[in-house]
Amino acid sequence: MTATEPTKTGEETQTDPYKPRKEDKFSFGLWTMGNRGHDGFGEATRRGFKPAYLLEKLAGLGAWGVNFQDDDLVASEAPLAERSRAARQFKQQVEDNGLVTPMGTTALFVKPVFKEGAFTAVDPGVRAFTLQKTLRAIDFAAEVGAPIFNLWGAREGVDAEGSKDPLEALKRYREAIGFICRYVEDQGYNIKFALEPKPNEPRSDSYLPTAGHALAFIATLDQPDRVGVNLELAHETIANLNFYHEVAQALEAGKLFHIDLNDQKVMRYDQNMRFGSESLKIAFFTVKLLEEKNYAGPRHFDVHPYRTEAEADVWDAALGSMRTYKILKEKAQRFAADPRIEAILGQNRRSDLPGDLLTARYSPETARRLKDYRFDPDRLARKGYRYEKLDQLTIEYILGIA
Ligand code: GCO
Ligand code: MN
Repeated sequence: MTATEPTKTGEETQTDPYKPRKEDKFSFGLWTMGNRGHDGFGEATRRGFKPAYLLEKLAGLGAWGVNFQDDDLVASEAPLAERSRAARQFKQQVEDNGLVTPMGTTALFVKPVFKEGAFTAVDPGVRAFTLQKTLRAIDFAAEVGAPIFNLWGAREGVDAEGSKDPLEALKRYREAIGFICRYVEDQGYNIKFALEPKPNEPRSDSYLPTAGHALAFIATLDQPDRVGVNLELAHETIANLNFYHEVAQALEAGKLFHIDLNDQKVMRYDQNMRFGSESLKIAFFTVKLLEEKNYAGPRHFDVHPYRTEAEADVWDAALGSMRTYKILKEKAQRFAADPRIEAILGQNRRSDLPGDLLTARYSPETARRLKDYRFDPDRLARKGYRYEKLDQLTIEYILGIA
């Protein structure tokens, strides 16, 4: 059946084309659906779930992977044997549910010890403790078999501007990443790191605030190949940036190691809303990009259900995110194959100038020919591009009538 035919018994049937499946590579963190609804002003509104229950529920909804944050599973201060036992147990539970663990991470922001920073803290003792917690979480990730280790620099930043030399802070950040890269290499772990930028919150201002900052920083590392980015829709949107463009640049640089899909209104605190619930156009083009450019990594949803939801209903946020992704994927395929769209794009690409002038590949001859050629910029400027029509078609696809 095609996606436009109605399903017989609604969205839950086997033939539902938008039903999430393992091959879609959808993943969630234990902390996402497990979020208990506390915020800066109010207490938790839900009790949360045991990891085993979360795994079972997410597998039942069609997810492929479940990620963990070290403290979700065992206290990082626990003795080695206990942590190892927890890792083996989690691995077994993941396998029993037919799932994988594509990513692991460490919470370097919850405990008071990180209040002034973690890798960039001014206190060398805090920095050493941060490294210890990270190394332990990396061991855990290796034991569980997670190939990506996410580093969200939540507390890496300042409130009091005079508190740190920003150059020194970046140097410390670089040294710490260099340290853990060497550690992973020495251990022979098959792990790569993904830096997750965010402009602010919980600090007033964070280091490595956006995708661009993180990519530039990675290029200065000792082992740049081991490090990429994890871009989050909410975070780049808080910075008032176009997430689709941010993702495109990371992808083009071969640095999109992970993606945190969710949604967010601009100029607000971090909202982690259901994917596609706010910025449909950005969501549409992001899905189109990931699919058309064959992004091979996990489609992870860093989605926190609304605080209003009862425990039994938080799954709507997970299922909704996955369904919206698949609906947009199907729309993106039809959009790309639509002759009306190809006609506009194709016409805009055409030029009747001599072919050897239309290459940006340098040769002394091309440079000379270009300099001498008598262009008619007025004629070039007379072309109409029909982008009103193109964008209206985009809207009609998203609205569901194209
Ligand atoms: C945020 C962050 C986190 C991280 C997660 C894994 O809420 O701002 O995105 O959700 O992704 O803690 O490190
Ligand atoms: Mn995130």
